[in-house]
Amino acid sequence: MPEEAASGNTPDLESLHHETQTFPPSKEFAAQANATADMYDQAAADPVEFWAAQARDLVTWKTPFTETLDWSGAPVARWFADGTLNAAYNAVDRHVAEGRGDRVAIHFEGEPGDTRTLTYADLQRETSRAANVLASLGVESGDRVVIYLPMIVEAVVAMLACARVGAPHSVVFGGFSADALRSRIADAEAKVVITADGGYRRGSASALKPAVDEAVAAREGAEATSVEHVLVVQRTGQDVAWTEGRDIWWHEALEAADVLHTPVWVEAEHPLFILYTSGTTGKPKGILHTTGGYLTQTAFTHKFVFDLKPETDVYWCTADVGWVTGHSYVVYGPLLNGATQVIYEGTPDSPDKGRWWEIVEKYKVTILYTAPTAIRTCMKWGEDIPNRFDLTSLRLLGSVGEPINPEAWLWYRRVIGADRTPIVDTWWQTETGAIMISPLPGVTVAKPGSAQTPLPGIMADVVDDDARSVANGGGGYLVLSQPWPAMLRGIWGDLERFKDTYWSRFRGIYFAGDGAKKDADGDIWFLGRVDDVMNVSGHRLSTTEIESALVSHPMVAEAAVVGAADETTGQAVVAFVILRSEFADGAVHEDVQELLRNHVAKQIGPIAKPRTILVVAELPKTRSGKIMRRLLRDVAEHRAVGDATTLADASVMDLIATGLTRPT
Ligand code: 6R9
Repeated sequence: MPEEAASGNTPDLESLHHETQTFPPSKEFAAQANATADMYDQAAADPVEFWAAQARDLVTWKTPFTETLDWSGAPVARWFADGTLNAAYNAVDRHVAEGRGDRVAIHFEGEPGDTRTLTYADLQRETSRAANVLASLGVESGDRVVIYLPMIVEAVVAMLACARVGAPHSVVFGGFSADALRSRIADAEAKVVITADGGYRRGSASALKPAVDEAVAAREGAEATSVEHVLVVQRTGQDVAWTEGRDIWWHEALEAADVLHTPVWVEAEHPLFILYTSGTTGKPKGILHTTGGYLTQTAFTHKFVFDLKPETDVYWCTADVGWVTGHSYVVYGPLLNGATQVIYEGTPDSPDKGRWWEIVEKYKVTILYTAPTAIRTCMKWGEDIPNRFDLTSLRLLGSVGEPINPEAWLWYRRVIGADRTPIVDTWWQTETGAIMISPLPGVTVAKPGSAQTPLPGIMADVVDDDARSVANGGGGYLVLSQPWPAMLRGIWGDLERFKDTYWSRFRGIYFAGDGAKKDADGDIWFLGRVDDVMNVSGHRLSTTEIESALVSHPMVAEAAVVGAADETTGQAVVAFVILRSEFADGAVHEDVQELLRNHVAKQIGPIAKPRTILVVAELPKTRSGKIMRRLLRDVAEHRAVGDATTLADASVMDLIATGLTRPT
């Protein structure tokens, strides 16, 4: 946690950047929007009752709840605790029962171009079969199942099958190593692992099963894990090693299984899943989510933030299920709302850089939810590529994962959204379970670069070191002051760490670890993780603002800023930049350093001027697109690069190191 920022009487995070353009909703959009301005007033009048109403409206209960919030065991909340339900029933069965079985749930697009369409009725058969298989393997309510799969239909089916039998799932990114997988299996004491022979990435089949074999078996210094069975989906057809008695082909087991399965009704506070977040130091935290509150808030936010019209929209969230965004906005939120959605297995540049836009055109996607890193990558490739496709079906765009720089926001709206679509910049975390701060489309006057307003029923604030709410125009720490339905219920097996990490910085309120400011209207702007804040000659500077200033220069596609130790100023700003393709090809502009330093000085002030600017070809990112500034700090301070196991592409650090030998 951000000790450096939390200690001492350092001044509040200084906010220097200004963006003044605003985008009011169009009359047409507002007229048809799900959200209304009076939702804020309704929720403010009685937030707990507001959530109870959402829970009754959006979720189907086996036993209706009579109590809403119990905060007596704070910081572990209980929501709707005497109600019972099943998450898979809510995501699938009730749509079939209510006559929506023929609606397409999933349009699957494999990286090699294979496709598969599943209706809600198909999804019910598949998840029921898979649930029967899990039950036959002895998986009971409360047992943990680890899912290590590519972004294929079976990942969704596996998660729902776990939910059907009441077994919390723990999804581990297909890109993680055997070691990362092993520690997560061990921490959760999983009984079964669901994996695949391999998956397609960047045009070739990459193996998954060997990592599972390595992770579950005994080896020197470590006993075999608790895993009794490994279910293996056949995706690529590549050779796999086989352990008789332990390994089972998914397709064979499912074929033999009954298509009928009665969901296991669980209490609202029954664990639905564990999802590990890497954190900057220490062992990964198993973030625990339960059923009733999580489903209520994911369904609510998916309906109102994305303005979902389930009969007509085609929704596409590009996130992998290994990230919380895949849990809440590929699986539970959209399926609870009966959406039709696209799932794509591969990378945006396979077989070419037009793949995403080809998919939007092909399925007539109306709602697109992606990450700023993807948008900036598309900016780098140039707008000619999306311009070749018909993107007129799009009516709403979303962003998640990092602050979206105003420049990227404006590009997203102009190039992808035809200068017409609302954009929702959604702030939330693995820990919050669902979106917390976001504009409401059709209601909010949008400001590029700001996530703006806590959703109805959510109490967020920006506070100073002493937990006092800062005035408009001030900066500090983002906190959540009241419990919310989808909040984490703890860290798996470690209540103390849960309290220490989130509840000890400010007594009784949730500390998110993000820096933020309020503008003159009270709208919230995120400034980056507090652990990344730089202190230059006593001024606290935000990574986000300097990065945004860099990206606002026409030559720059992406930027990452870190503070490196400096004898005179304490820390100095070091920037890593990726140039847009029209500037990156051929010789690097000689004066690029000076040009960009002056640009930052002009945009936000001389104090923010980077000491060093390094032009690189790639930046180190996690699979969810977050820049790992910690690794760049190692480079900037000439240290050996630290733990890089959660990088999406392990070769990036070598690339940066090589690139640095070339003077800019
Ligand atoms: C959903 C997700 C959480 C951290 C969060 C913050 C950053 C996410 C953001 C954003 C600014 C947004 N973050 N969305 N920052 N604006 N719209 O990303 O969960 O992977 O747990 O990361 O991501 O720093 O604290 P997770």
